[in-house]
This record gives sequence, structure tokens and C-alpha cells, in this order.
Amino acid sequence: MALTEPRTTIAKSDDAADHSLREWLEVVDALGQLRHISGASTDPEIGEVADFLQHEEQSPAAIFENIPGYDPMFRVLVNSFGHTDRIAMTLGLPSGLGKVALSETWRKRIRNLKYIPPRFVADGPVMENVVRGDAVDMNIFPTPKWHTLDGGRYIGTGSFDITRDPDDGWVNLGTYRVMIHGKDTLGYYISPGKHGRMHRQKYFERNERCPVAMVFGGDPLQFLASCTEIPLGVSEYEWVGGVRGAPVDVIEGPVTGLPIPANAEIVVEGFASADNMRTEGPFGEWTGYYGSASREEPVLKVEALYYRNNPILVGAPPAQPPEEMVRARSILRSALLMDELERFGVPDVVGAWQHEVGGTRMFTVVSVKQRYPGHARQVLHLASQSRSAAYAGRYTVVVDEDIDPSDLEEVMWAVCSRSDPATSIDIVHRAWSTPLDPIIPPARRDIGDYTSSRALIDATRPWEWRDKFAPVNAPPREVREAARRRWAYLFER
Ligand SMILES: Cc1cc2nc3c(=O)[nH]c(=O)nc-3n(C[C@H](O)[C@H](O)[C@H](O)COP(=O)(O)O)c2cc1C
Ligand SMILES: [Mn+2]
Repeated sequence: MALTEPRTTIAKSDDAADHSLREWLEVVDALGQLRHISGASTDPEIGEVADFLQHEEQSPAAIFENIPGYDPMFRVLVNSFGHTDRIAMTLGLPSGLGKVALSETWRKRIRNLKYIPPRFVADGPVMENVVRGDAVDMNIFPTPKWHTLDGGRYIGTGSFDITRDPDDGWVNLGTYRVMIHGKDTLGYYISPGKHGRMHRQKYFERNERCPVAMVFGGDPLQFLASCTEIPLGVSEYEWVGGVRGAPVDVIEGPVTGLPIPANAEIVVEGFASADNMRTEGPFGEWTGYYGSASREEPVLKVEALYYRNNPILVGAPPAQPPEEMVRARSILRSALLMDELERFGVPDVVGAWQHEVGGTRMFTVVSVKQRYPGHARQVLHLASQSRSAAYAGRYTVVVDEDIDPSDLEEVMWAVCSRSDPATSIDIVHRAWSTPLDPIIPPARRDIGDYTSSRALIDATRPWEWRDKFAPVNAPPREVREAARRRWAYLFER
């Protein structure tokens, strides 16, 4: 989305639906999946509740009210995506689907997605409260201490940062954690190679300040887009518009000119500069560790704060996988990986799953119907370095089409029985990783070497003698299922 293009600004959204978090919460409440909690503390209670809810599959969302020490109407929401039906609802898909069916349905739904640019509006609910300059105080929000060893309070977890490419105007939304350093000073961490980081780098290389807007709660679909590997150069706003079939309403930020969502809960605008750094971290990360410890990182000097009346801060703290966000993203990112492999032009990829246990990054499995010698390795290498799986990867596995890539036990059975360690594993050195990666040793961190290796495991029957490979002794899936149905009474007591 280039902001330089001519545009018209309308007074107000004329849609019946406002696509806000509040509207979404009404639907969740009607589903019976919203719990209200009164009086819990920001340290440690909200973090503790978030932790067990996020780790429980198919669990309710929770909204905290009357938080001691804060305005009783300022609220915190956690575990938005802790149920497959809430993920489906957010994506505009039917409820009742399992994770793989949901991922496949989603993939069909966004095939040939037509991006819809956002629509500029003059005003919106986010402007109900406007605070500028010295009056800005981020400490008014009930920001939890999410994990015991966190180096501060992280207001940005279920959040996203809006940045613009100074070259072509492309507007990116990315979820990057944000901590409170002081009343108008926020620390934020972006891993190398992420879109927001590349934008910031470009400003800093020109000795310019980097304008940033941050959204701490708003439309759940915008948040999902912001933490998903949407392609380079595509604005997550346009993607959300495309998914919904209606443009996102945005207001031109008075300070930065960045488009900010008109119906967001809490938004800040400000600038980062190369000479303004503070110690960021440690923070409990998606790997299950405080891997990146603490480092000097740029801070955002907040110049303006906007929030709705009775704002809702959205929390989605990362934690040891599998948890809420990892489960949600496995559904989206497995579909993205299938799309990428299709666009690469490799035939007969049957399925793919980016496993929850690896944080949807470190354990990726693709199944293929082999057609020619080298086919399996081609799929393996492409999957390992694809946009949706390259960052912070570890193990990529290719299996034959009779193996369900989402089923860990089937996959590991294939690895155990169809791979020969001496010849089936390719190692890639110095691949794209991150300071978060716990296996990078101190000496390599000291020189800024944030790469790690990959194991690519070919667990398919070797092509040349596949017909001589020992036959599988289990009945075909349909036969087993039919037998199970026929003899179902054996399970009854
Ligand atoms: C709860 C949550 C927290 C995240 N925190 C960070 C973070 O602090 N830094 C980071 O680089 N990526 C973080 N991510 C991952 C990015 O959001 C993700 O890679 C996304 O694709 C980035 O947007 P981009 O592709 O436009 O760069 C987080 C994801 C989630 C779900
Ligand atoms: Mn992006």
C-alpha cells in the first residue's frame, strides 16, 4: 500500500459491521466462550491464568476487570484464540472443524485472494481519548508481568507495529513485543529479517527517525495477520481487507501519517532513532526460554496516545509450545507453506504441517506423492527455506503420501523406519535464525552470529527401490475405520 497514491477520506464508516474487538467479543460471549474475572492482579495473577488457559486445548477467552491499582474499567483480554472455533470465526469459517480441516478450508478460501486497500476515515472510536506530549503515560494501562523473569511489563504481546517502507510506501503490520521503559518510552524487539526491522533499518541508514504506530488491542483478524508470514511487499491491511471482502477503516495518524485502525482499543504514535537505545528483555519467548536474554534495542519515544473509552488491552504472551498462538498459527502457516510449494511449481505435494511442539517453526513436515528421482529432496529443501518456514527452523521432514504430516507419531514412525541416517539427512549450515534461538552458543552471540543449522530428513521410501520396500502391515485407513465403526460396541462398558 503506497500512501502517496491519491485517496479520498470519508467521514465515517458506513458498514453495519464495525469489525472491532468489541463486536468480536459479543460473538465469543454468545458462543459461551468468554469468562469475566474481577479483581485479579497484574502480577502475578493475570499471567498465571493466561499461562494455564493458553496451554489447555479448546479453552475459553478471559477478560479481566476491576484490576487492583488501575481504573476499574480498563481491561485485559487473554487467550483470544484458545479454541479452534474462535480461530474459525475470526477467519469467517464455520465452527466444528478440526485443525487440519480448518487449515485446508482456509487455504481454499484465500486462494487467489484479492487484496483490498484500507479506507481512510476522518474519525473513529480510537480517538475517544487523545493524549499528547508530556501528558502521555503508558503506566495507566493494567499491563501484566507475564512471566516471572521478564525484565519489565510487556504491554505489546497481542499487539502490532505499523511501519512504512521509506522507498515505496509499503505499510507493514508486524507483531513484535513491546515493553514499558517509562511513561512515554517503549522498548521493542524485532528479529533480524522481519519486515518492520527492514523498514527501521532503511530509516536509520539515512540518518532519519523511523515513524512507528503501535496497536495494543483491536480487530483480532488484524492481529492474526500481523503475526503470520504474509508475503514481502503485501500490506497486512490489504490482506485483511481481502479476507473480509471489505476495507479496513484507518485514520491518518496526526504525528506520523501512518494509517491507524479507526476502531482499535489503544494506539500510540512516535519515532525510533538509532541513537536512542535501551536494554530490552529478558522476556519469556515462544521457544519456551528466555533465549535472547537482554540486549540494547531501539526505543519508541511516544508522542501521542489514543484509546477508546474503557479500553481493552489484548495479551498473547508467548510461552513454552504448544500454546494458544502457536496452535492458531500452525493452522495458517501450514496453509501458507502448501501455497508456497505450489507456487514453486513442485508437483504432488499432498499435505504439510508446521508442528505446534516446535512453535510452528522448528518442526515442519511435508508429505508428497513421489514422481521422480530427487523429488523428495526438492520438496524438503524448498520447504526448509520457504518464507513460511525458513526463520528459526530446525528440522524439516518429508514423508510419503500414506503418512499424515500432522500426526507426530505417524511422522516419527516414518522417520524411524524409512530413513537411513547416513544417507537420508542433509545438513544446512548458517541458516536464518534469531537471538531467541537457545542453541546458539555464547561465543557466536558475541560476534552477532545469529544463524543455526538445519536437519532435512528424507523419510520417504527411496525412489529407486520403492516397489521392493517392505509392505506396511497395517490395514488401509478406510478399512480400519470401517472395522472400528462396525465393532464400536467393544468400547462400551
Ligand atoms: C505473541 C507473539 C509475539 C511475537 N513477538 C515477536 C517479537 O517480539 N519479535 C519478532 O520479531 N517477532 C515476533 N513475533 C513473530 C512475528 O509476529 C511474525 O514473524 C510476523 O510474521 C512478523 O511480521 P512480518 O512478517 O510483517 O515481519 C511474535 C508473534 C506472536 C504471535
Ligand atoms: Mn509483513
